[in-house]
Amino acid sequence: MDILQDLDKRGLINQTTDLEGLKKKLATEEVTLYCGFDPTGDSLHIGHLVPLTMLKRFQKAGHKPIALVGGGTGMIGDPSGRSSERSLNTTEVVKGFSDKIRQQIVRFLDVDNSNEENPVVVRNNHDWLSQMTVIDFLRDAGKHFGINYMLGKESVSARIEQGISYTEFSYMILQSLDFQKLYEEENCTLQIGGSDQWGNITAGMELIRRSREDQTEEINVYGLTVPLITKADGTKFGKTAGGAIWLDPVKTTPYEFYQFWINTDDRDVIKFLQYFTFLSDEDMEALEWEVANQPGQRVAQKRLAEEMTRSLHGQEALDQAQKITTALFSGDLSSLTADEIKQGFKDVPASDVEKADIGLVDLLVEAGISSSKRQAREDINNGAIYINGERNQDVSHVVSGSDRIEDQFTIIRRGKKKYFMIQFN
Ligand code: 485
Repeated sequence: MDILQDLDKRGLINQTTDLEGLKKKLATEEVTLYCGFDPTGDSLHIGHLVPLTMLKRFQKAGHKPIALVGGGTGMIGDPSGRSSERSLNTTEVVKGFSDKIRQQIVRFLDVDNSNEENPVVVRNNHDWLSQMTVIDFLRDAGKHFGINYMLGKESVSARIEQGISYTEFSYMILQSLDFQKLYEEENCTLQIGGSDQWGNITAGMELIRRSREDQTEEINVYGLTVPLITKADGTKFGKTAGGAIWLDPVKTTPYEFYQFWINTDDRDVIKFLQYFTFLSDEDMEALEWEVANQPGQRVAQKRLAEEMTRSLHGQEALDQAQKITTALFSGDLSSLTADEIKQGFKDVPASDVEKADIGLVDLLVEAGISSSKRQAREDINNGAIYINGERNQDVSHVVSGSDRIEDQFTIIRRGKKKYFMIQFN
């Protein structure tokens, strides 16, 4: 099956310019393609995984992907899909973000360890955009952009009422310069991105054509966008009560990442497996059967969570996430390390307590778990208090070293599932 057919079957194609032409080109040559990522924060998020995975899909199909870090465009700010002007970050901040995002891309796409014939190449548009003078910019690029053409772009027209600075208005020209640069230097003929990037991608194609109008060569450049990920319940993909799901394991721990996928709705899970994984048709059919016939087992969700956590964070992190999941489910925390406790209880209320033996009653009050000493005694007597997963009904119990996991944490549970983390300093 050719790559476009595969992408189409997976629901990964939103729009393409000249589908037939692209199909033919991909079938007959090794195509260099690119996707850009702007350093607007210190981490990519789960939404970036579809385009990143797309680069892998093209690589597996024998094509040459370029991941572009927008060190230059990140200084300006893409208005696409945004209803208001961005605030500018300083040069140092953008540089810091670029480094982090570059690292994430390199890790996910296995750039350094790739022994493929067509390794993924990473470029940074700061390298050329920062070298361009304003006179060159206006003469060589600006001349090819009619104001009406630019005003017609959704990213601009959607902002006319609200207002848009000349800075963000000009963004599409910078992204176009990238496509032109990569076309000229690397024979890159395809740009991919999310559906919000359609205007910028087609602008780049336009620049390449117009700047070469007097040349006789045939110019075949293409654009392809992936759809916006939607969920059956209508809420935004990639957001949880705790915020966005990040690719950085410090911002979103592998356990949280694993849990995010585990919680996928039955109505979405097959679609997400198609979007994000490389499972075979047989595996997919088996999982579809599971969702249809025994959804309660959540076999498809588990497989999705496994595949995603392994591919982003590695096998060890996946093992840990599963170990934490099992421990939290059974309530028995004794097997967890301090690091696993930290991951598993990242979002529970935590209090810092001086490292010294302390009566359980006093600890419950000090940590705000019980409202008073009287309440604390009642909770203990009622059997509502658990220390590291074990019920404790001794009102005279003294919490000491043996109750501290790796001498750092004690997890108190009150009732069925209200957890509290005590950190001893
Ligand atoms: O030459 C380019 C320079 C920068 C960019 C692309 C080509 C980045 C692009 N303008 C952008 O803002 N992309 C978003 C980002 O960086 O977070 C998102 C898109 C999304 C998808 C993803 O990047 O909103 O649709 O393309 C990879």
